Amino acid sequence: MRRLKSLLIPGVDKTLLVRDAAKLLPEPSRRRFIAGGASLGALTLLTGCDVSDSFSAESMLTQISKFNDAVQAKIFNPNVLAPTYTERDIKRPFPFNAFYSEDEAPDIDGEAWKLEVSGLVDNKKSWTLAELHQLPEVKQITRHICVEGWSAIGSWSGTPLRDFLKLIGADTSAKWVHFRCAEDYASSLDMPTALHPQTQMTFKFDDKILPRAYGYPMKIRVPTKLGFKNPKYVVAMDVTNDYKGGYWEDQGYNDFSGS
Ligand SMILES: Nc1nc2c(c(=O)[nH]1)N[C@H]1C(S)=C(S)[C@@H](COP(=O)(O)O)O[C@H]1N2
Ligand SMILES: [Mo]
Repeated sequence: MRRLKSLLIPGVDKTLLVRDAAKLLPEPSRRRFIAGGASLGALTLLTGCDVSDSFSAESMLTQISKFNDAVQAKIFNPNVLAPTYTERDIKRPFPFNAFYSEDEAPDIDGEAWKLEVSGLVDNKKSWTLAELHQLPEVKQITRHICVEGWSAIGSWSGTPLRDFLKLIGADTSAKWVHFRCAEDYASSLDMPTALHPQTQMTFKFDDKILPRAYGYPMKIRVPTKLGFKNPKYVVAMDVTNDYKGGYWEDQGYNDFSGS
């Protein structure tokens, strides 16, 4: 298993800190920070943190990052669509990624698999794959962006999550939809993102049943979010007001993580 690559800066290299902070800051604060000379002094003023050691440098970045999540969640426009592409743009083979290598990916028996539904929904029934395959299918060609520094265009087909949430009578005023996966993985989507028209319960990649590598039998494709917020091998969906985090969210990755 690969170890978590730390997002935090090593030591208190001022140049690095200022550069990282500039990257983390949301607009228009970012523009103002850069226009103001992007100094450590400006950063101190902005965050109220005095950076004298690596611990305070880290907590300053954490604070900026939390501020960033809140601002991004506020400015998220549910009507703005992620760019779509053409068949020609699809990356083949599409990269595999997980916190383990491809041969360790869950090997799920689709016949026995069920999607468990829980929380603030009228109908808590579990769904078989055959039932889910009956739902209307939409195809989308979008770009997947991973924090590890790669991106690739792929084609994903399935049912808009918002249609499914409607179907099961989900309380869409709830804050989160939390997903649990077959392995030790999970992720949370804020409700506005869960209801975004492009957020999809995905059953196919490139017009074929989702291969094992890409999350068979079901993944959640969220083109407005970074890759780690696109859970594969999903086994349970929970509509909730309690924040339940996720695999990377719990290790300090930004909760909002828009793309
Ligand atoms: N269940 C599960 N889902 C997961 C992950 C994982 O390790 N386990 N990794 C995430 C990350 S970081 C990325 S970039 C994408 C990769 O999806 P792909 O293999 O289809 O490219 O899956 C996301 N969903
Ligand atoms: Mo990722």
